Amino acid sequence: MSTLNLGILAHVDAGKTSLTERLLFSAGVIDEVGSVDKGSTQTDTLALERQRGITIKSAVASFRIGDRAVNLIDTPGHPDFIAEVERVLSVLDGAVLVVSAVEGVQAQTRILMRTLQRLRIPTLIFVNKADRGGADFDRVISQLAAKLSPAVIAMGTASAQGTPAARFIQYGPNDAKFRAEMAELLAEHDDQLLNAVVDDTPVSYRRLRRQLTRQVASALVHPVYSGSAITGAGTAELMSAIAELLPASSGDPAGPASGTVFKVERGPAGEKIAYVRMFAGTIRTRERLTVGTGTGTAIEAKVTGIRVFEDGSDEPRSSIAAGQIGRLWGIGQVRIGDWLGDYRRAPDGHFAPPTLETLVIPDHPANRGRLHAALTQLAEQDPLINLRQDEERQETLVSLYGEVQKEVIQETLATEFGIGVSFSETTTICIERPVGTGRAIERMDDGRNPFRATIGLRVDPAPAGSGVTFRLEIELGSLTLAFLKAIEATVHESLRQGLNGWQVTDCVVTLTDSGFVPPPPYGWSKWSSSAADFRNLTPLVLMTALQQARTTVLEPVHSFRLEIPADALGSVAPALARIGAVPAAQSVQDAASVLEGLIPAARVHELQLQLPGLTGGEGVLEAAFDHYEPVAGPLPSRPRSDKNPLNRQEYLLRVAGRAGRQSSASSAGQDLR
Ligand SMILES: Nc1nc2c(ncn2[C@@H]2O[C@H](COP(=O)(O)OP(=O)(O)OP(=O)(O)O)[C@@H](O)[C@H]2O)c(=O)[nH]1
Ligand SMILES: [Mg+2]
Repeated sequence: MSTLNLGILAHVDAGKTSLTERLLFSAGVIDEVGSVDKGSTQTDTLALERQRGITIKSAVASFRIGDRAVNLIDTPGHPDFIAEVERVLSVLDGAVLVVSAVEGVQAQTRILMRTLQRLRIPTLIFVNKADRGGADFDRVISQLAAKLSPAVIAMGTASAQGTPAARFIQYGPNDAKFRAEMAELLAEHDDQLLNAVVDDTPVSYRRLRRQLTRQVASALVHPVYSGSAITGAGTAELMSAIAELLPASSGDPAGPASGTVFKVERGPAGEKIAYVRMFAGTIRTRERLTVGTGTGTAIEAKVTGIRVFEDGSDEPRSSIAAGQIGRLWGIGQVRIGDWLGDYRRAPDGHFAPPTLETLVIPDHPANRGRLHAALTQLAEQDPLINLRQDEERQETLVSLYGEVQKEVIQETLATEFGIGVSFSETTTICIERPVGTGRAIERMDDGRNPFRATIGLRVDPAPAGSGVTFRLEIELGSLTLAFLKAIEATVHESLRQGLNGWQVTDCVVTLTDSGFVPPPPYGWSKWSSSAADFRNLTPLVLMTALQQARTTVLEPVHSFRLEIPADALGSVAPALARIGAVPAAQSVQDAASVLEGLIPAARVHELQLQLPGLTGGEGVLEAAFDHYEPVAGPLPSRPRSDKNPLNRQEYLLRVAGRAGRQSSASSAGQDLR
């Protein structure tokens, strides 16, 4: 039996969860179609999801079409929960992108489609809500072609749109126009077909369908279906397309085991459950297994239980094999994004990182410790909730995508952990990039350096988006691996707070000098170097080099699309100017004015709040991260939560003072270059 791991993706509210429900019903997995509005669906199972009628977490449901097992992953569409979509993308064999027949292509639709195309994930498009007033399949098809991809093809036509009787009428071998359109589209990637089209030679329908399947599998073309998740129209056609056009997973169950963790949840007893997609090989219960983290370190774990998704539910099994999705018990330290078995580097982020941050304040100061533990647990389940602990002030900050995520965190803390919290005002997360090159060195024998370590570092700027790279310019083998690892890990750790307190990125840090006190030939001496010497000295050297390099602070800028009634333009334009938004394009669509441009991320929420008043409740704002730009005006700084290596004296007093060492200048030291 072949397996297809299928993602359902869309802009918020397009009908993903309703469509999932309808597909499960068509496949005979459920006897009754649940409703998002009544909170009775298979995939929106969290209390919060049912209460709010939106999806917050990705969820897996399974069914069978003929001899094909389909694992369907329903994802959230709200941009605040994009982190959930992020991890799911790496486990998909195919996707259905849902677009509303009324609203058409929306901001998140574009972002998702761009990503699906970049990752070459075979994608079908379903134009949903054909039964709702204002549905217009032809208009949406033109929008798809203009805004998403020219390689879309309507697989049928809609009738009785905008009424409960709306239907999807599939084209067949006798529709000459459909055949001609399909031949022309497919000919772009098939020379033989191109010759036939040019020469006007007839091509059999079977051959066209074969070629269609091939090109869908290579993500070159995207067939478009339409219907309604509520009435069920068009869903039978979509089911057949899922079976016929999307490729099953490949991977050898007999090869070395390799899988990835895309979701982590807690069981009733608080135990961790890892959702795993297997790419190759087989994992068995009670087997010892290597678990690789995103940073390349590995731990050993023993799997104590396996449940595999199959035909409607997840069933207890003794093994899970290539292609399958299952839930694994026993891996205590597992995090989202980890690899099981054969280590494979996790793909880089597909979406922009969160650009907002807020302080989480417990209602009772006594709850501080519990709050931190609860947030740490939430962060395990959501890889993009970054926690930052301000040790000095004993405060916890979380990074965010938006205000809705903040409300969800608040409600989750209250209902699941019984902790009431409030938030400080949301602030923007800036970044720092080095401007030039900076060098610094601390030698262990110069009397100023209290640690038994010599470290020289150089910081060079690197292209935007390249992140932090650590390199060596010392002789290989001149420093023990443990010391090297200590330096590298501390470099990454220290760069989380640059000269103005923001994450430093887009730079290369090179280790240019090193030295240590070796242990005596037999045994150990308290005078020899330890990894702690390197961990403690690295921040000092790095920050001195960074001060010489200097940094610029950059703030996140979002692109926005604003749809307003044409007569609201006069009041909206000055408001945009006040907020610092720069409209770059203006157009008119169906009596509405559409403004597109750039806006500082910090001001998006403000605009959102003002919009109803400015447009009589008619304005629709869509905004998504676009790029970073140097901050104009006074530089925003962020309070430090480290031991402040920018102030040498203070740092040494805290770190070395506590270590109880004044000077370890030792004649036994070996300085190596
Ligand atoms: N009339 C009509 N309403 C629909 C259809 N599909 C979904 N809806 C309604 O649209 C709303 C959103 O549906 P969901 O299925 O929750 O949409 P979603 O894409 O899963 O939303 P998120 O997961 O929150 O992004 C609900 O009120 C549904 O009842 C449809 O085909 N026709
Ligand atoms: Mg949903």
